[in-house]
Amino acid sequence: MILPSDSRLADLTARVERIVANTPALDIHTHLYDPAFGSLLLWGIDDLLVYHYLVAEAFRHLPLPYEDFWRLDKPAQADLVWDALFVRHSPVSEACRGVLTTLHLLGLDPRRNDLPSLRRWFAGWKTPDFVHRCLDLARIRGLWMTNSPFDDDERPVWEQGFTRDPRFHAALRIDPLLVAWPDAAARLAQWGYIQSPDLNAASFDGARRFLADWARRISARYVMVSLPPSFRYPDDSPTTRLIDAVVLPFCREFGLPFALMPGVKRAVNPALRLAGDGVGRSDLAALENLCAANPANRFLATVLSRENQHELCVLARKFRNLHIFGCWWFTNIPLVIDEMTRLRFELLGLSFTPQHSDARVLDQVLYKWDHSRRIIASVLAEKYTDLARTGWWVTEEEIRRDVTHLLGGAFETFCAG
Ligand code: RAT
Ligand code: ZN
Repeated sequence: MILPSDSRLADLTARVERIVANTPALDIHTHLYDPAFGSLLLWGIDDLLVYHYLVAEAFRHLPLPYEDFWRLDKPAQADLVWDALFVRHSPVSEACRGVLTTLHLLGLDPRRNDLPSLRRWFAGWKTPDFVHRCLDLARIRGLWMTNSPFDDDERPVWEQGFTRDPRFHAALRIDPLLVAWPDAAARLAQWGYIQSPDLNAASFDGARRFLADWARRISARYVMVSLPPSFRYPDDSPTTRLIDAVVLPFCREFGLPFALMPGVKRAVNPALRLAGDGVGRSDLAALENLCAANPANRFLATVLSRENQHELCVLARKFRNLHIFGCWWFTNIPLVIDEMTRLRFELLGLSFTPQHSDARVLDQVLYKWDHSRRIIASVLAEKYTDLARTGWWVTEEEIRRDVTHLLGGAFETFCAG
């Protein structure tokens, strides 16, 4: 057998890296907002530094009580995070490195610019221009927001109406409905959808009307929930009853996928606020049962625990109504992204979506996509190299096809049903 030359293989790798770096991507789950939401769309150095991933890390070093930190204004909190994580220690964690990649891609050198001068640089931008700059630099052709009708800051903006930015798609987020029914029921009653919190036909009907009104109002592309590791399906809990009687029939009627994100333990340390959530291993039998019992529904899933990733891939092999995506939150670190991306290529081929950013601050799309694209490219190049060793050389056109599929195409096809 004639072995392929090293230089031909190096060319293949370079080609894959170039294509993955430059192919426009869809970012299918973020916490960003259409610019019409004004100050709800976060961006700039202070928001980058008070990102909850960094706050959790800063508290490993900060001596002050939690409440003293929260009493400070945003720039003062950012000063503390910067001092703890960048000045007193080298910023090697993924979230810290992310700030540096972001600044670097924006053309800024934090070694030569202190925080006040970085603040002045960001202050020179207008939001629409900065949105354009970030999405352009990150090569994002569209992104999905997280839109909760239960959010008191967000809801009035939708109710008032605004001209949509076509790059920002809506995802209907419904956590309270499924994990805190008594509270959600009180809101639904207040808004005139239900009469009582009893789980009966009238309440189910009202809850479906609530979803339908909001899906229409925001032009939702999918429905999403995050769930604790204790999530089971089916069982006799309100969650199962509401999934069966409200969410799944609604999704079928509107042709929308239902996205599940199991594995988050909310408020493990409430004093850390948004930074206080943890992770637990999920029982993916729940997802298996959902996919098996509801073949007319489509499910999107990403799972928080590293230990669940292999079985999630196996599940996706069994159910074509399941599309798995992203390396979510605590799994969004190079070690685990590399491992998950390999697992998925090796068990699923190309039928998954390797990444979403989960960005809460617009500028973060720069680092999240830069870091992820590098790993996706290196794993994919390795897989193509393995094929080349058998004599199967992928063409430039085939690489482009595959990468377009991975960076949003497969998701679009799955959502189209
Ligand atoms: O990654 C995050 O920022 C988390 O706080 C969560 O918001 C998570 O992504 C979620 O959507 O629940
Ligand atoms: Zn999220």
